[in-house]
Amino acid sequence: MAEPYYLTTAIHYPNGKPHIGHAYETIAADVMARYQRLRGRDVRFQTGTDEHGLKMAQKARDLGVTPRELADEMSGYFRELFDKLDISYDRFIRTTEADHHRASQAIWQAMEANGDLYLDRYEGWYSIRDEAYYDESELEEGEGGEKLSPQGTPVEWTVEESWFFRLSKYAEPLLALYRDNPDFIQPDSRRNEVVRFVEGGLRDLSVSRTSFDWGVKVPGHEDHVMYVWVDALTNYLTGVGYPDQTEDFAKFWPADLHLIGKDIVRFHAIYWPAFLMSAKIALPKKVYGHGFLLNRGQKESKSLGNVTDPSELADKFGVDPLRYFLLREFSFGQDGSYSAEAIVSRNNAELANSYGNLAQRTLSLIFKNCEGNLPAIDGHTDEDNALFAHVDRVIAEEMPAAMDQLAFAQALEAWMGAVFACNAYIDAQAPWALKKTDFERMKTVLATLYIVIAQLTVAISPFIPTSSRKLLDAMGIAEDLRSIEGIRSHWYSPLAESDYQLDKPQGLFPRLELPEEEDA
Ligand code: ME8
Repeated sequence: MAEPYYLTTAIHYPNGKPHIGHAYETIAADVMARYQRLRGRDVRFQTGTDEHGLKMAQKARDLGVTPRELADEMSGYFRELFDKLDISYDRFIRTTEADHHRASQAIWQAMEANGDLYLDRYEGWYSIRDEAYYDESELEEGEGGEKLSPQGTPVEWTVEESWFFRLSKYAEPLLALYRDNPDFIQPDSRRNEVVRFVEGGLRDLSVSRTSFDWGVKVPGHEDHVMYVWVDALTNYLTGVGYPDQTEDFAKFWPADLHLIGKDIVRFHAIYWPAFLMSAKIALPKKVYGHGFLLNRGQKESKSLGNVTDPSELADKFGVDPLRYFLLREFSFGQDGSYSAEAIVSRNNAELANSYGNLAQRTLSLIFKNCEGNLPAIDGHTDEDNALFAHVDRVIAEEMPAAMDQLAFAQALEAWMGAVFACNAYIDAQAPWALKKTDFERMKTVLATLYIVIAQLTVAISPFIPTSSRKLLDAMGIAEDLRSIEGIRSHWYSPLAESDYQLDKPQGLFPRLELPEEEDA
C-alpha cells in the first residue's frame, strides 16, 4: 500500500481576484504534490478559499453585493486560475460549504468539552484588515501619528462580548512540541521567531464575534460567529472527513505539510496546534512558511499600480516557463523578486537552450539516422557510465533530499547540473561525427542520451507538467515508467526492441521574447 501524503495550501481570501502570491504558493504546493506522487505516495492535496469574516462582509457591502455573491464570484476566479496553472488539487474547499460548518462546530464543541472556551468581554486594538487584535507594545506609528499594526494596517480600540480560548494554558505544551519536533516549523528562521514569541508567554485568544454574522455560528450561542481563523484553520480537517471517523481521515490525518506564507506562520504554528491539542486531535507534521514574492523588489499594491494578474503572466510566458521560473529563481524560504526579463532569460537559458535543445538534438539525430527506431546498445564506455551515475545521483538522491527540505531551487540546480553534463557529453562524443566514423558507437551514444533525457524529464515533470508530458509521450515512455523508481529501471532495451517509432521531433521549449511594453 502506497504511503499517504496530505498537503495543503493556505486557503485564500476571495475578497479580490487572485494575485501572484496566491499563484506562487499554490504552484509550489502542486509541485510538491506531483513530486510525492512521482515517488509513489498516495497524495491528497487541498487548496481553496477562506470566505468568512469581517473583511469579506465589508468588501461585499462596499460593492453593494451579499458576501455570498462576492465569495461565489471571486472563488470562481481562484479556481479558474488554478485550473489554468495545472494545479492538481484533489479538493478545492470553500469554507461556506455545509460540511465545513459542521467540522468547525465539531472542533469548537471538542475544545469546549475540554474546558478551554469561556465567555468574557474583549477590548483591545483590533485591525479589521488583519482580523487580529494586537498588543499595545506591538503597534507602530503611522506617518500621521495614527496607530498601525505590525503589518502596517490601521487599528481601532474595540470592545465586545466574546468567547475566549485558553491559549495561555498551551504555552508549555507548544514549547515542548517545538523542542521535540525541530522540523515542525520550517524554515529555521521562522521556527526561532515562533519559539521566541511563545517563550514570552501567551494570552487567551478571543475566538468569537458578535458585531457581524458572516461566519460559522457558535453552537448554542447563535448570536456569536466564530473568529474567522478558527473556522479557516479547520478547513484542513474538513477536507478529510472530520468529524466523522472516515477512511480518509484515518489515512490522511495528520497532514504531512501545511504550506503557507510567512505572514501567517503564527496562526499555523501556535493557534492551530493549540486548538488541535485541546480537541485531542493529532498534530500536523510540518508547517512551512515560505517567503513573499515581490514585483521588481516591491510589494504589489493598487496604489503603486503594479498589481499583476497571474493569469496574464501565464498567457504571456506560458504556464510551464512561469512555474519553472517561480521555483528556480529564488530560495523558497526567502522573499524573491520577479520581472519579465528574469522570466524570459531563465526560460531561454535553461528550458530552451540547455534542456529543450538537448532533447531536440538527440531525438532529431535518432529520427534521421536510425529511421525513427530506437538504437540498440553496443556496450557502454566509462563516459556513458559516468553520465548514468551523475543523472541517477541527481534524480534518486540530490533532488529528493532537496525536495524533503522544500528547497525547490536547489533541486532544480541539481537537475540543471545534470542537463549541463548531458550537453557536455553530447559535445564531447559528437554523435554527428561518429555517424561517419563509427556508426555503432553513434547509436550507443544516442541511446545513452535517450535514457538520461527520459530520466531527467520524469524528474522535472512536477515543475513543468505539460511540456514534460508531451516530451515523454513523443519518446514513447509508458505511464508506468513515469515515476522515479520506474524510470531508473531497465526499460530501455525492451522499448528499443519493440516496434516503437519516433515521429519527427517538435520543439517543445520555445525561446521567449520580451513583451514590447516591458522593453523600455
Ligand atoms: O492569509 N507572496 O489568505 P490570503 C507569496 N485566508 N505569498 C503570498 C503573498 C506574496 N506576495 N501574499 C500572500 C490568508 N501570500 C488566510 C489564510 S489559512 C487557514 C487562511 C500568501 O489570501 C499568504 O502568506 O491573504 C498565504 O499563505 C496565502 O498567500 C493566502 O493569503
